[in-house]
Parts: sequence; C-alpha cells; structure tokens
Amino acid sequence: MPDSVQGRHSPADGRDFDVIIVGAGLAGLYAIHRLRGLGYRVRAYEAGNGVGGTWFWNRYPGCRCDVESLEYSYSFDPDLQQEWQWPERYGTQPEILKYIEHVAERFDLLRDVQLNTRITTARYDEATGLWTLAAESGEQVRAPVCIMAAGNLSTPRLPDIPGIDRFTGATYHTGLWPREGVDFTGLRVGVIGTGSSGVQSIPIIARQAGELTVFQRTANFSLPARNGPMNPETEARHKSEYVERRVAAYDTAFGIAGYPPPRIEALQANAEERRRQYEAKWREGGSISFLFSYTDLLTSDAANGTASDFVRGKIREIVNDPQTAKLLCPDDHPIGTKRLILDTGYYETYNLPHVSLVDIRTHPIEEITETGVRTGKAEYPLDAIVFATGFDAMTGAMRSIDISSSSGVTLDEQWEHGPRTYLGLMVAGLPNMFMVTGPQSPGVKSQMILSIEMHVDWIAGCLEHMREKGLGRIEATEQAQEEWVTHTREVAEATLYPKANSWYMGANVPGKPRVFMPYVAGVHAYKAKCDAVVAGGYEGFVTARAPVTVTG
Ligand code: NA7
Repeated sequence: MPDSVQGRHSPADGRDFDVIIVGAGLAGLYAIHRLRGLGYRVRAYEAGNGVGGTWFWNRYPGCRCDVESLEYSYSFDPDLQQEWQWPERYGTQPEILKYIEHVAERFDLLRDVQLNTRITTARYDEATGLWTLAAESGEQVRAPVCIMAAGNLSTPRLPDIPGIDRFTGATYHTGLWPREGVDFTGLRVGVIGTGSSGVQSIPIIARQAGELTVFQRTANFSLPARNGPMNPETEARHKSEYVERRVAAYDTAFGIAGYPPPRIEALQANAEERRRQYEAKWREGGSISFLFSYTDLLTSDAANGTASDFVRGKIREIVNDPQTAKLLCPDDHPIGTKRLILDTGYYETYNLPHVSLVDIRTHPIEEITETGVRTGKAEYPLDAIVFATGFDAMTGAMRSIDISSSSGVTLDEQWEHGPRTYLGLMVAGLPNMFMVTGPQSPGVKSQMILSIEMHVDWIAGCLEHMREKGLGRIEATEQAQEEWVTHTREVAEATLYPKANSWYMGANVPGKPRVFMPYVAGVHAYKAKCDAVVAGGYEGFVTARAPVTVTG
C-alpha cells in the first residue's frame, strides 16, 4: 500500500511508476521533464507514433500558430530559449514540431515515452490508492498519480453528413493530415469548414487545385497575420528581455507580455479615432493587439459592433464579388467571441477565378455522393474533399477514456451536463488525477505553453507538498468544485463569449452540452487564485495520509 506519492518501490507496492502521464505533446513532455527532475519515476503514453500532440497531427497545408513564435515556446530553460531560432514571426507546424522534437531529444525525454499506445480506461482503486490505466492493446500500468495531458484540440470530428463513406475520391481531415503531404495539383477540391484550419489551408490549397469549392456554414472573422521572416532586431531585443517578459506574462490576461492593455472604452473615442485605431491594428497584424483596442470589446455589444463593422468593411474592400463578400461577412457572432483567426491572403483567395464559395447555411449539404457533394441547390463534382470541421474540443480527449474510481464515481457522470472541475486541475471523486489545461482553466484562451508550464509546475508543487507531508491522496471537494464551476460561468456570462456558437461552448458537436468551458477572467486572476489555494494549505482539496480503504 503506497503511503506517499513517491513510494518505496517494493514489489508488494503494486506500482509500476510514481506518475503516469497520458499524452506526449507540449504538456506531457514538460511534465516528464519537471517531475523526473524531482526524482519521480514517470512514464508517458502517447497514441501517436511520434511526440508533439496537436502539432504532430495537424499537418495540413498552411498550419501555423496564431501566437508569435518568440512567445509560443517553453520558458523553463534559459539556454533553450536563447539558442532556439524561429525563422518567422509565426511558427509553421513543421517548425513547431521540429522544436518539440528538439526539446524531447535535448532533455532525453523519449526514454520515458511509450508511443503507439492509446489509453482507453483509467480506474482508481480506493483500497490500494493506485490508478490502473489500460491501453487499447490490453497492456496495463499502475501508479498512485496520473496526469491527463491529452490535449484540448486532439479529437478530430467528421461531420454527420449522409453518404460520407460513399465518396470514391480522396478525403482528408485537417487534424489527421497524412505525414507525406497531399498533392492537389489540378484536382477539383472541396473544403468543408471555415474555422482556423479551413482559413489557413484554403489559400495554399488554392495554389495547387484546378478548382476549389469552399463550403461555408458560418462565416468567421479573420485578421491579417502579417507574417514574415523574423526580424533580427526584434529577436535580439526580445531575447535580451526574455526572463522579464516571461514573468510579466503571468500578470496579463492572455499570458503574453508586450501588448499594452487598452485604457478607454470604444465609445469614448469618436468614429474617426476608432477607425484610425482599428486601421493601425489591422496593419500591425495579430489578434490580441486588435482585441486590445478598447477595454470593452468583449463585454459590450455596442463597442464590439464598431470593431465587427470595421472588419466587415475590410472584407468588402478586399473581395471583388459583392455577393461573395456578403457571404464572407460574419453576422451571427461578435468579433472575438469565437477564436479570432489570423490568415495570410484568405479573403484575397476568393478573387481567384478557380475558387468559389458555397453557402451551406441557406442550402445545407444533403449528402456526399460517390462523386462529390450535393446541396439542396446543386451538385458539385469533386476529386478530393478536405474536412476542416474541427474537434470535440476541451473534453473530447478525456471523455474518450473510460475514467472512474472504485467508489463509483465516473467522469462521464460527473461531466454529463458539461465539464465540472476545480481550477481545471482536478475532478471531485477522482483522487490523484490531475489535468493539464483542463476545462475551466484559462488554457485555450491564453498562450497555451505558459498555461501548460503553470499547471505542470502547480502539480509538481502539489506532489512535493504531499511527499513532504507523507500524504498519499488528494482530491478536490464537491463544494470547491461547485463554487469554481459557478464562478467560471458567472465570469463568462458577464462577457459576450456565450453569444457565439463556438467550440468553447461545445456548440460544434451535436448533442454536446452548451457550457462555456474556458475560464476567461484572465491568466493573472487565475494565477492569483491558484497561488492563494496553495498558500491556504491547498484550500478546496482534502488530503489523506494513506489510501482511504472502503469498508463494507
Ligand atoms: P473550428 O474552428 O471548430 O471550425 C470548424 C469548421 O467546420 C466551422 O466552420 C464549422 O462550421 C464547420 N463545420 C463543422 N461541422 C460541419 C458540418 N456538419 N457541416 C458543415 N460545416 C461544418 O475548427 P478548426 O479546426 O478550424 O479550428 C480549431 C482551433 O484550432 C482554432 O480555433 C484554433 O485555436 C486552432 P460552424 O461554425 O459550426 O457552422
């Protein structure tokens, strides 16, 4: 029976490792490094045949991060961040994957990763205080602690369109793109979906395709990324300030320093001042900068309307055909309430003679046939279909694992009406199971790697606390969880976010509960809460010295 999270490793103990980690993306890899450095025996299980998670699977053309590369990187090693050279302002998928593979090699992480292993069940035994995780292959492994680092955008979704299996041409999902790439030269290609993956890939696919038809259900706002080669002066300056910038980032809303927060409300400026402000931000490129134009863009409809109108005006300026421009202008959600997309030449692509936009809101796709797509209005013969239809975001990866405790608690029941967590770190009734950037934490609404590092460091601190005190069990209380869920909901309800049918709301998955899942009070507020919980002796958690034995 283990009496602390780091046991004596006696054969009778039953554990294979101190900590099992699910996933070897940016979160899982840092967890290995951090916990191994503290002396824990860890093992990460990864479904893919390589590390990198989201950046391993999303190899679609044009895939690029929407956070600048000097920010979107680990901060834990000063030499790494000084030495690594990012070639462009925004990292491409191949560059980011190269970076992750470099980190895995540099810190010798691969020896603690088991690839090609998809975990399907995880069960906590109250009597022994051990988690048993089982893989698809039947392999089992035990440890007192498990960390779910399975990703927020890692469960790709194909649409429920009748006939989807009948199509005889090639089909692809952006989130499961073939490693060897795809050559669309001269082909009639259809892209279904105009979220970030569609918007990034459409201009590149258009360069190869003989004909490109984009099927759009909902128009999204996209801003120019203004990507380009890394400016050596910017890089040198940023690197000279790296340490201070990383610290300062924790004191910001999105976990990124260097964007001066806005000081006035949109309607405190006059129309001409606002136009100049938005124009400057449009030229500068980037989403945070744009959303930081005024204090109330995400809380006031009237304020948001001024920014939404400005971008709609830009779309009409860029796109030659007025009917296509109209279709591309979002009219069902305030700008920024869905993830604001950054693009390179997206709207311009619709001026090409071989590219056309089909409105599937008015005339939905009725079926996919052997030879193409049929809407209520017309038939579109195609050689290849790209599904840029997104993910079962934020909860999909966790819910694809059958997670339970011998006490009778299951994750499925706990999350039946939407995710319920304490701080996005733990779920009541499931002791010693931590999540990295779980729902109800700022995760996807922040610089993800900062949030990953924050969570892994918090978990490491928690395990150290348990080791020092000789504790074997930690669990979030129902009450703390309930209060946190209520708080996160109230914070979201004070904003415009719930107005959009976004993947933040679970709205893109038919039947998924509509609950706004990220915590949007900002990284600064969240960090203060997590620190206060620790300072208060792990408020909202109950700990125990030895496993709680359930007696009949
Ligand atoms: P998103 O942002 O969820 O976009 C998915 C797109 O696919 C969106 O335009 C959807 O339209 C469309 N979609 C989904 N299902 C269907 C069906 N059944 N029929 C037609 N169209 C459909 O996923 P992405 O991969 O682009 O981006 C995810 C995140 O990755 C992104 O926000 C960045 O953070 C990185 P809808 O809007 O639902 O009408």
